[in-house]
Amino acid sequence: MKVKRFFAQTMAEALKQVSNEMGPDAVILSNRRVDGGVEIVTALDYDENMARQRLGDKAAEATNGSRLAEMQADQHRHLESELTRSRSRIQEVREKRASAGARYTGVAFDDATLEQAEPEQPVADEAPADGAGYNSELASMKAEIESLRDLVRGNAAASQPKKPEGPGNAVQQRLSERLQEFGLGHELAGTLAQQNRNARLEDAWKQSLKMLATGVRTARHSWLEAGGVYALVGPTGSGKTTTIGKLAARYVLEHGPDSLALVTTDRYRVAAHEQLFVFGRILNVPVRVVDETHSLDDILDELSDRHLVLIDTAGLTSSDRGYQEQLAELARSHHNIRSHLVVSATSQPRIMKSVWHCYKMANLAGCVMTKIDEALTLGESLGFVMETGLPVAWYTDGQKIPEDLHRAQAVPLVRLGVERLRAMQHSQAVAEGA
Ligand SMILES: Nc1nc2c(ncn2[C@@H]2O[C@H](COP(=O)(O)OP(=O)(O)OP(=O)(O)O)[C@@H](O)[C@H]2O)c(=O)[nH]1
Ligand SMILES: [Mg+2]
Repeated sequence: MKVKRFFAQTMAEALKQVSNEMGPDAVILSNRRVDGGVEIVTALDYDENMARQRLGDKAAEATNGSRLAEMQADQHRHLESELTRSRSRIQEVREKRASAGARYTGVAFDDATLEQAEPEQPVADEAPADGAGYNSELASMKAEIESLRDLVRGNAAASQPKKPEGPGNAVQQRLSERLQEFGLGHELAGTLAQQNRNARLEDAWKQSLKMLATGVRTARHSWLEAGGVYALVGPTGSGKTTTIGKLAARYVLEHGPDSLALVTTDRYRVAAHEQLFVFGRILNVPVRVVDETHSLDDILDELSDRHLVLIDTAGLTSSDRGYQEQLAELARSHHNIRSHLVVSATSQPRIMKSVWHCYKMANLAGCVMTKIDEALTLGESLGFVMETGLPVAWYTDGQKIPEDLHRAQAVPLVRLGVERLRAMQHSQAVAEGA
């Protein structure tokens, strides 16, 4: 499916452009009056199923075909304007560097805008003042977290929350409820509450958050800085291609396009590469497609001089043709491909878990959390990464390229989760008062 936008002063002129460039089979997704003329968004080989896939969760809002087409057109406009903005920012940075006499060195990463790896720290306002005490507390918490992970991973019976006993009962009960409101599953909330039952509720709550922050692993290095080959896998609509666009744009802003390449293994869906090719064209970065005549390893051999290679994949489920093939080629590659699972923070915990089982065979090195902006609470995602032990490399919180992409750090993520909980409680209180 090829989507293209046309602009002309009159509708007749716009339609003429469409017919000249797209031919008689083009479908009009939307037409509207804009400043100075008329804009038409068209598609060739328009496919409703693919449009739904591209829209992800939002497709549910499209109650009929024409609304779906409009939403597809909106998405295309949005993508184009984001890319135009990125392009002008890249240009600006280039010009600034040129006028400052700076030379691009390929792997020098001294730009202050690049987020630096930050060691995991406790939630700031709860950190004990004395450093040595804190270190030993952290070590003991880490040990506890390890045992918690074992519990929630493997031994379901052992991880069943115990019935509250003794004087800490009420605190344990209320803490478990609050942790569940935060978004954690019943079992993990119960286990954490049990570990912290002998304190005042507020202290036990803070202690639980610290344990959570310690239990959430994050990537130590920025991919952009460390370089290497990274593949994004995950269900359809989870945000793989958009995240690759954000990473690529961020990389080009910092280092230029010469040492970056994009690859896609998606040869299963009609016109599947369109979005990635748009990124490639705008950023001036090569895009390679794995197919019958070009294996993944052949392509990676050819790209071995690139500092960073980002691999996009098709969002397939185990019942889809190509699912096994795609994951197997990642897993058996002789290149060191670090595959990361892309999980939407809006997914139900059970779905996250089943997705993880589905994609484990790609030898997952970590995960990327997307759509944090759309999630009501973050405990579901934090519980998921704690239970699976997958380090979180990045999280995304919107569609802006590349701004809505962030290096994941445990403490800020937990803090964000607390803010979401407060916001949710506040709106509940308002609704109840109304
Ligand atoms: N709100 C929000 N939307 C996002 C975010 N990341 C991606 N999206 C949107 O989610 C939808 C699907 O994103 P894609 O990147 O196409 O998803 P994908 O995983 O490549 O999907 P497939 O190619 O079908 O497997 C698009 O509308 C994106 O703009 C995010 O962090 N926040
Ligand atoms: Mg995609």
